[in-house]
Amino acid sequence: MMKKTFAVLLLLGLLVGGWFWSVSMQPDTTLHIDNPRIRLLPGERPLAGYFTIHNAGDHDLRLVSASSERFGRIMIHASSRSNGQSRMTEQAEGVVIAAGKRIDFAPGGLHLMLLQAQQPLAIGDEVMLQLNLVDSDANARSIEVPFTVIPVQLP
Ligand SMILES: [Cu+2]
Repeated sequence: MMKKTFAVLLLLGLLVGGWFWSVSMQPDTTLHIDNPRIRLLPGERPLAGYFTIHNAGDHDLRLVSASSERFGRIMIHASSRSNGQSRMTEQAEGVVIAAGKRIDFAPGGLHLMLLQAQQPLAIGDEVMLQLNLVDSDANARSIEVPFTVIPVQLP
């Protein structure tokens, strides 16, 4: 009887311990970046970075900036059209990704404007960009994201 109780307790201990271990070892899964890409424009034209950001957590997040060793300056821009004219405005306040929401940075809309490339990029290159966010409690967090350089013909 004692033996059986001990065996059950041991099993429970292993299960609970294993659960704690796996939870503490989990990477942060509340923030997803899908399809990070940089469209390569011909010549010296500034480049734009696109991706989908998904906040699967229960706190709002704000993307406040991006940085990279490969670019002297990165701005968060929104493109819009009025009277047949396309224009870009800097999103100085950043972009809020509400809890549970998904936001597309895509051609014709939000994008990262990549300025002062430190060296030429080629199709297929992978470029690390750091996305800097704050949550609704003003906690800062940054993630490193590999962006793939794609031809301008792709969306
Ligand atoms: Cu722009």
